[in-house]
Amino acid sequence: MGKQVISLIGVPTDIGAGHRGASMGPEALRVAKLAEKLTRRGLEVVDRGNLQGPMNPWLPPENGYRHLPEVVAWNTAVYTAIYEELNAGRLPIMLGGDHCLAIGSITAVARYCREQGKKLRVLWLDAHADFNTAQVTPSGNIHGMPVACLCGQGPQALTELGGSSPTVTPDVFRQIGIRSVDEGEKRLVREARITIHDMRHIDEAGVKRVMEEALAGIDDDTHVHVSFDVDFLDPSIAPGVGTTVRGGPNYREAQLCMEMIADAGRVASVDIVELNPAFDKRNQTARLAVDLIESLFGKSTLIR
Ligand code: 5AB
Ligand code: MN
Ligand code: MN
Ligand code: MN
Repeated sequence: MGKQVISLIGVPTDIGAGHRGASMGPEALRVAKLAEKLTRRGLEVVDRGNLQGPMNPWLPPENGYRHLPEVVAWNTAVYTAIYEELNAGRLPIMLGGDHCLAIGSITAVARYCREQGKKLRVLWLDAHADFNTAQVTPSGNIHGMPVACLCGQGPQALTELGGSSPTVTPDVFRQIGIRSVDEGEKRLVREARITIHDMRHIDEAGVKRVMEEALAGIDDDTHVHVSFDVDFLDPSIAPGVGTTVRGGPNYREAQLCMEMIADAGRVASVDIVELNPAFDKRNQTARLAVDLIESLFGKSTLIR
């Protein structure tokens, strides 16, 4: 096997979010030297530039969805690009952009896994469960709906982005860091039986045990996709997001999550989403995200 090639794919849009600014995320991650730092880790990195799509028209929701046609357009571009990278044997890192884009990336990953006969595990690092539907959403913002769409609940254009629905079964997900789930959304995640390692669980059991649970069952045939919503992190260390929720993992807890995922050895695709430079201070959240991604690819503070 040759050297692992990582491809960075910028997706500069905030089309699914409730605040403008996540469209600046890809450039902030580049300014924070994501490519350089991964290269320094001995990885080969190609930056494939940014995908293109419609402008954000900033309209109110229609039938429970904001900007649905634009969300479909962006996700179609993501789906095509990520699938192409995977097929070429590269490891795609999607630089978001808001979290609605995980519909496109994970639909591509799911198709790739099906064709390769691989098992899929999605590690969803987030403050939110992102399992809203048009019926229960408090906002109409589609960045709060990607997990539901991937599990077959949502508008057909998104649930069938890959040709058929559901794109994945709920058992592929392990959600970590969750601390804000809307009332109607709670019922839906319970009904779907999504495995949620919420902050209460992390408080009580600690990151080590929670991550052992989330990583259990991963083997050589497993494709691990990490969907890293930057609002997973405590806002005191990561202010650069549109939807902060206090009580998230601190610096060392977040590092340990990434280090343990790295140790499991099967990371094959990544989303970095919801970084919003308009809310950031001197790009600190972008730099923290890059630091954590370095750990996800094997940087360790371990001395032995
Ligand atoms: B994110 C909220 N649940 O649906 C909604 O940042 C927030 O991708 C969604 O996790 C947050 O509007 C979406 C209140
Ligand atoms: Mn999210
Ligand atoms: Mn979130
Ligand atoms: Mn958010």
